[in-house]
Amino acid sequence: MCIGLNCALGAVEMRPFIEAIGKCTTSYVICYPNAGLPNTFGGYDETPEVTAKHIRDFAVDGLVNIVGGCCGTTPAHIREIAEAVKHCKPRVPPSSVFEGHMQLSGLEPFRMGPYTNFVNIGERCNVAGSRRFAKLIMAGSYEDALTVAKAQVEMGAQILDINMDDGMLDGPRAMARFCNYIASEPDIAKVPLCIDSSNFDVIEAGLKCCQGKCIVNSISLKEGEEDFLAKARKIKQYGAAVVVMAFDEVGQATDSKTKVSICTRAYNLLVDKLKFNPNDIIFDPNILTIGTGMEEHDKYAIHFLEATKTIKDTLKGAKVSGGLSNLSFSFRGMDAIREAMHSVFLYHAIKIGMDMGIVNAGNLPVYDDIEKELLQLCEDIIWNKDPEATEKLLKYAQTTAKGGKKVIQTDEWRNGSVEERLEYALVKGIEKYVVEDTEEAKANKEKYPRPLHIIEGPLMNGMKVVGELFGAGKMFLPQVIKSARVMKKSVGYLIPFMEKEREEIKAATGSTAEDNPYQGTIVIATVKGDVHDIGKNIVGVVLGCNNFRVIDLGVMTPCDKILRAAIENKADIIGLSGLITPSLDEMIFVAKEMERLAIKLPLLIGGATTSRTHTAVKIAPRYSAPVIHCLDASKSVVVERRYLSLQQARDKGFHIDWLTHPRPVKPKFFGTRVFKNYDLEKLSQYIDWKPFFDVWQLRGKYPNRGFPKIFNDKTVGEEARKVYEDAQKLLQVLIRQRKFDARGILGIWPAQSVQDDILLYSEEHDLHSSEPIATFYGLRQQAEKDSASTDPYYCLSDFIAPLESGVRDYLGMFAVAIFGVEELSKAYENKGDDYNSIMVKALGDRLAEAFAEELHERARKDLWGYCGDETLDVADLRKIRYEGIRPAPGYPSQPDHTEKITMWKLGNIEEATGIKLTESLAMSPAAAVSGLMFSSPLSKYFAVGKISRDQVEDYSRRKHLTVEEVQKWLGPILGYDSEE
Ligand code: THG
Repeated sequence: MCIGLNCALGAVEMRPFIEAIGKCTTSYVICYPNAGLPNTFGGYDETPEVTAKHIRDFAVDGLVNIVGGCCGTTPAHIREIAEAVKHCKPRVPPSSVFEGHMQLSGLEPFRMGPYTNFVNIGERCNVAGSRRFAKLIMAGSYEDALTVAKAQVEMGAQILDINMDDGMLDGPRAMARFCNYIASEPDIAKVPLCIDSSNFDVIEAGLKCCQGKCIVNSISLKEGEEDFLAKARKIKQYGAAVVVMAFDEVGQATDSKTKVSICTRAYNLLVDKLKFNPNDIIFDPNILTIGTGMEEHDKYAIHFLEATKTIKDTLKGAKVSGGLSNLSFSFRGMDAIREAMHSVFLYHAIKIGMDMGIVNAGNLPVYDDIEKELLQLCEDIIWNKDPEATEKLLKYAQTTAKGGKKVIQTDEWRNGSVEERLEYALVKGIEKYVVEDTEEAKANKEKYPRPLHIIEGPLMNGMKVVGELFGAGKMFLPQVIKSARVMKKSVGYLIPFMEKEREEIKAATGSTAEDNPYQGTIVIATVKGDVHDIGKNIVGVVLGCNNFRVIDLGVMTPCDKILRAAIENKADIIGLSGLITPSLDEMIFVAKEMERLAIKLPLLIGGATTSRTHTAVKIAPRYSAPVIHCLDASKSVVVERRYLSLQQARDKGFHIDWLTHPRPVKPKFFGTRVFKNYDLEKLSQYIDWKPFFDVWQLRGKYPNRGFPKIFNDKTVGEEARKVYEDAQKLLQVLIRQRKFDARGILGIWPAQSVQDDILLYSEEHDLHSSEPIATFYGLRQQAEKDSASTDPYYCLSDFIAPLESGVRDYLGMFAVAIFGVEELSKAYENKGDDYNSIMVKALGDRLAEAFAEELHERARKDLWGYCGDETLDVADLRKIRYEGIRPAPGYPSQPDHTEKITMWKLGNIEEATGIKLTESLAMSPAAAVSGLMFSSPLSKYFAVGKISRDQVEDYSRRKHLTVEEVQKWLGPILGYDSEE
């Protein structure tokens, strides 16, 4: 099939259609837009460049096969379009992507991939299968009958079986009417329908009234091949999938051999004669009733299971389904027995390969929960191990207190600790006591000082068990949904307390009513095509508890809805969740859209099938703002740390007690010292070779003293030795021939801190009246640390004595560079000697670093002399065993490169040494290192990390820059969206 798209639209208006159609299995998509929408005079204004750019976007995104132009386009437009798409590959219909998968749909797609667990088809919209439903339909109360459908979807039904086969009903009319009612209710219509009737007229009536791709239930060879093929042909025309019952001209197949042979015959007819897509065929090898008291029925379960295995093994692509509740008809009225039988049967059938089943969604106990005696009886009756099993089951029903009417349960678990009880309730989906248990946990203030701790502790532990059981096939979706309900109930109880807590914090920190009380706004959603939201709900709760405004868009959320919500709500973050595999593609799509629309918000990716690798390889490259994979729902707060206010961070800064702290050592000189033609031989002894091997991608251990272990490395050892020997040789030549010139500068000044800044003074300043000659501005850590830690919120100024302390302090500064590297490297390059060209650069870098190391040591021991008696070897230096630090602007302790401008002015560095700053504040020559020197033994390297807007505003005020200028340089560490 081929779809052409013009519809009197410009390319911009066409985008959503192109996207929708591009994702269909349509063979060709032709796109020839107008040159924009007509203007008020009916003319077209869009330039060839603009039209071509839009079309190019379509082509790059793989949405179109043939492109062109319509109204308002000119030969110039066509030329531009042709040029723009010259290198683009035509669209590949997505069918290939989902080949081998069953694809159904209601309002939303439903794809069964290799990772799809057992699919629940809700059985209750069946006039023969539910007294309640039958009553409502007979009475014509279709509206009320919808509640039966809705309840099933809520309980986890992923497809709905609809059956109107009753002598008193006009089948086709009833079917059409109910399907139309369903179409009016999106919460129901989102799932595919299974049109169930033994009358093909009823099926056709249903097919005409349901949207998306449904299942026809069922056809068979009962009336012969001709009839079978005629019906199948029609079904194919309607584009539906089909259930084929194991029936033939002789009758219903009861033994496994006949079941398999009928299904095989049907398969071959469908696939060979009609080219029916094997992925659209579902076999139902008849789940027949056991425990009837008739011996010939005893093996019915076994026959179904055996047939299922063979069908799955031999009929490629076909799925297996069955009506589960038939199995236990002989135990009518004994629901606990029936439900236990169903669970045990499914447990085995799913393992064997049963893909889907018509079930009473939400009424399947967890296999492991079934009382031991009952479990054994169910196993016995299903596997026909005990001829007395039926009798024993009936007796069991009579002797158990509740007559087998309700799920047998003891309340013994109520004796456990509160944590055990909460976990048990979650795993078993018992809502009854959860509020009182949560209340009890909350009362234990010592153990759970904050309500959030209960969620992060016992509740999350319970959900973890649920996840494990689900993964192991011992729990089914409906049960998981029950667990989620228990979780919600508990959390619902805790939320008011957490809100109160937030109010209290707000009051305590003195924020006013106008302040936005939230740390930020996050829009979260389960992506289109996916209904799983437990993980997302947990994330929502946890973020909410951490003072985020959470806008949860629910499940099956289309991309445009997510992005619109994010923009409308001025969100700070977007979080996408998904559990099934196709969600991964949808997430890529959302990321691409965010890029196209130039949205700059961080994107969180989470959910069971997502992974770090997929996020990094498939999602992150499509979107230029940060994309973060969240490992575990409960961990999301770690990613989404809140920020302290700048004032709070300052209060929690690193406060040195300057009166007991050893007095800063007065340097031997003030001002600057310049070094030229520095001793390269000496510097070569300070080289750290590890980064050198990194340049050559040789990874291994290379201690600076002793035996170089990298040389013994099995894979890289020999290569490492070679390159090291070459380096040594070249280094000697460079030194001997004076090819490089090492130049540097060291400056030291009196310095005092004022809050986050460090003021520098000329020699012998008067602490109270002098004007500073320069100011180094500092950035302070602001991202909240673990509440349990007492780690301070560092800023470099913390390591310098405050002006008001009266303690005199000092700050050093240095810049070193190796001159001549570029030229020599270029010379080698011109000779075509890339190896030595790279080698020269690598050595230049190493020598510059060595220079910094050596000069720092000289400063400590001699020139400044604050560590006169230091005796450290090179290995110690590498491990930063020395006192004091030498952080460089543009690095984690002070990420602002513009601080280098202050350094250069202060030390007159360019004139003194020739080391320049480029436009982007890199140093030239490139083999250069610069930084500040702090002498305090308490000083340490740290990373400022993300900062929030209040600090950026304060910082720009101090630096006399505009916020925009500062944001430009600090982009990567901004903990908020600067575009907003
Ligand atoms: N294969 C296929 N389709 C089917 C079946 C099948 N469709 C119908 C049926 N079998 C599956 N559906 C049901 C629905 C309900 C019940 C059994 C099978 C059931 N109902 C309760 C009862 O009869 O005891 C009614 C309880 C009530 O009224 O609330 O058990 O095998 N392809």
